[in-house]
Amino acid sequence: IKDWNGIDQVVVRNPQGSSVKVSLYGGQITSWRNEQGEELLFTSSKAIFKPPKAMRGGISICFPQFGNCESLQQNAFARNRIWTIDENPPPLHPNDSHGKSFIDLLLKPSEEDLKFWPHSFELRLRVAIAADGDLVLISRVRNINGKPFSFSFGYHTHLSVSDISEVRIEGLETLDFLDNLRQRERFTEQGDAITFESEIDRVYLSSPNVIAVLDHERKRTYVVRKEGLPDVVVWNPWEKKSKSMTDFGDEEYKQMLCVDGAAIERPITLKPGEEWTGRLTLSVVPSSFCSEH
Ligand code: TA6
Repeated sequence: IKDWNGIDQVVVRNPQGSSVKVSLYGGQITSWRNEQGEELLFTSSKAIFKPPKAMRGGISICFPQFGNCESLQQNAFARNRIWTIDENPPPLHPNDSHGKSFIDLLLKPSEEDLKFWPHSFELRLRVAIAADGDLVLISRVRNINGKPFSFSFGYHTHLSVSDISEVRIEGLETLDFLDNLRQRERFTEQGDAITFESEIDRVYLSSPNVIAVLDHERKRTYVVRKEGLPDVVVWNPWEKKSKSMTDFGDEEYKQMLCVDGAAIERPITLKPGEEWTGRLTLSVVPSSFCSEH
């Protein structure tokens, strides 16, 4: 199907009826629905599908840089490029238990890209919807360069929540974090679960591989499982910042929370021929499930 800018989007559905939609613009995930057809990702009503920026919502693929501390543009360029579909994806790895409902997208640098990031790579994004409705994203970066290169990476994930003040994150307590609102200074999380009452933009470091986002009002929990992605960015622009963003509604901060599996603090270095894998699995479970297990 075409999005409103004429760029192809692909819908992958499992036999049970859950689905994921991915745009060839940026390899961005623009929708994830459960069997009942309910949308689980946030997309702004003011989102714009147009280069040079990523669409405000869903899940954007941030590579070769996540954040804005270096020379590349914030969250870098993979999410602003047109990707291609791999019609002959490699066979499933024995550990890839996501089933047959998937698509592989590919990104290679253009001549233009190589001028400001002179490293040849292949980025393969597998987008899968498992039999139980889990969304599985597997990114593989391969160095096809003569020299080593380093990068950071993030799945910039906009979760749809009922009301931000009813939400808490479990799994990040006692961790160190870099505070993007205070020149990336390093602090240690003191409290219990993380709750929200003002703007937040933090990189939690060396986090566990499973964290939970509990939505008290909807009585459901997003479970975020990740591999190869030690860090987690937590972002909500809150009231004032929302008003300054042209592609975001003034009140929409209440209905979304970004929880991004990422590799930021320690960049990944690949030698020629080497490959890195970063895997993210998102599930939604009733909240009672989490307290029982
Ligand atoms: O959630 C990651 C993050 O990069 C935050 O640090 C914050 O700056 C936000 O996303 C906005 O990024 P964007 O480039 O999508 O406008």
